[in-house]
Amino acid sequence: MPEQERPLVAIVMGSKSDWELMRHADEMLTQFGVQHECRVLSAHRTPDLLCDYITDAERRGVEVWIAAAGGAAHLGGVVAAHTVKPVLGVPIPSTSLNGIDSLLAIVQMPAGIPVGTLAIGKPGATNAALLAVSILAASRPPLTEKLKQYRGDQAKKILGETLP
Ligand code: RP5
Repeated sequence: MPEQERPLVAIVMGSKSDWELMRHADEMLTQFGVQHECRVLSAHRTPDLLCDYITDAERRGVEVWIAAAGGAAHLGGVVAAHTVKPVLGVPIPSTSLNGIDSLLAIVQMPAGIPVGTLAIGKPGATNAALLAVSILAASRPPLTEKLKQYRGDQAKKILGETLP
């Protein structure tokens, strides 16, 4: 399958209720022109379907995983258990503990099965996508140029800001 047609990144989330935050990862990958796909799959509610999807997505070319979950957030760990590709975890603030529970669940992986854990919520969703782009950019120079442009645009925006 040509690279333009195959998904390079898969974003999985434990519930549709996570989408309101995870759409920021989706939008960032779209902005960088990175082919990707988004799925709701749960480590707890759809364990077998999740395993099938991991196998299928990698067969179709997925190179980086983004896994978002809230509460007893095991999704990233389960994905990491089934792949040696990089897995980036996004803690979702979906319970009364405001994402602290999700953060600790995702970040405290046992040595040997890593999940690169991002910030809680929107910053984590955004940065997971940017980190996925950085990982892919290691072998794709045009993505490196786009990342430099993105950083430059951020700097210009700050320089253009005025205080009242
Ligand atoms: C987790 O449980 C999901 O990732 C979500 O953040 C949380 C609550 O899910 P819903 O009850 O809203 O479906 O598995």
